[in-house]
Amino acid sequence: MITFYNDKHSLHQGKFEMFRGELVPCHEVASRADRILSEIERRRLGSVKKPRIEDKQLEEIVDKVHAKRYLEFLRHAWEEWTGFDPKNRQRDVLPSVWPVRSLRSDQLPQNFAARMGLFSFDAGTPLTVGTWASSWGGAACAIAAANHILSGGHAAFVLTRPPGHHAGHDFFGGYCFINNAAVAAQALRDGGKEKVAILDVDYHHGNGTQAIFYDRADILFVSIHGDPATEYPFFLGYSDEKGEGAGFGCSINIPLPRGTGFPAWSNALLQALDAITDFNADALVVSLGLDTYAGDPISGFQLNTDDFFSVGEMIATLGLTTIFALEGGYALDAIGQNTANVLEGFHRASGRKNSNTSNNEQL
Ligand code: Q9C
Ligand code: ZN
Repeated sequence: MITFYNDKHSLHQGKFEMFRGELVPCHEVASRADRILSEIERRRLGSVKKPRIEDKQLEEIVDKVHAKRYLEFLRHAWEEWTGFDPKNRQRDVLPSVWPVRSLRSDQLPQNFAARMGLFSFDAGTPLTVGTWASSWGGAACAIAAANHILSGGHAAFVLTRPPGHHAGHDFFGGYCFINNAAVAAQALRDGGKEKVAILDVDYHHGNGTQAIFYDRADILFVSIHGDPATEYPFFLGYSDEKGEGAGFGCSINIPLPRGTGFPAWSNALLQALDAITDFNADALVVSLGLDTYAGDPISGFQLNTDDFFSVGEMIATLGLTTIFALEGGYALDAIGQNTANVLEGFHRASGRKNSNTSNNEQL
């Protein structure tokens, strides 16, 4: 399996997030990606590439996923923030006011704090000096992965952070700014794959991805996640959300209670895989969150490290060309192993020889 590694990821490192009433150190840290990279290298799971995608191709696809005024804001937010006061260079930005029901989101405010709120949905997602560069680098990896698939590759791993699946058409949140999985899916569509399925196995519902494709019949979104009645992101991910208009039937939500272990979780995965088979997808994008792990500090499922082999094996039974995009997973000591286990399980069950020189990018 080829890995597209975002070497800009560490430029984004938030200091604090609002969590249970206080500012606590961010859970979404740079060492997550470092740990995964070193485990992939240690186990020789394939070549690692740092993609260079032309801004033009990048923009063309990202513009289909995100709103122009949102991207403009993100691109220049740090400049604006530090322009107010040089001391702001030492301070991350967090939003604190939002246009909820009865307030207007059509008017673009002049005020910076107001725009922070307009374009976000939580106070757990600090914007930093490197947010734009790292997020843009992640989108490049997503497109490089799609290009790899479109030129005949079987699978690719998008090793990037910040994650993406909570980011919607015009908002950030849940540690996410640009929706990497959505960008990969759109790139596959633009490259000629007629039907693309997205399987989201992160502990948290992929509200951004679901919303971006909610009215589309060409992209199936299937998610297994903690019940939003008790789990973040709370306001989306119920089983009665099935898509709208042409997209009706193309969103499938399988919420499970906090505390769910692998037996029940894997039953849900079988159900999700059946839905993907019925959809007749031409390619698959997996939003790969590892926060279903029992040891995750902010999540509530009970998967063990060995279970992640089975996750990869089960996904491989679809026989689809597949892009894995990294989402959450915050147990630093286990994230490398858990991620590598999914990729190795997938690789083995795809019936291809494990090559330790990994020259064969068809893998
Ligand atoms: N103040 C992902 O796993 N935690 N995101 C609540 C809000 C947010 C998780 C903090 C969890 C987001 C990609
Ligand atoms: Zn998550």
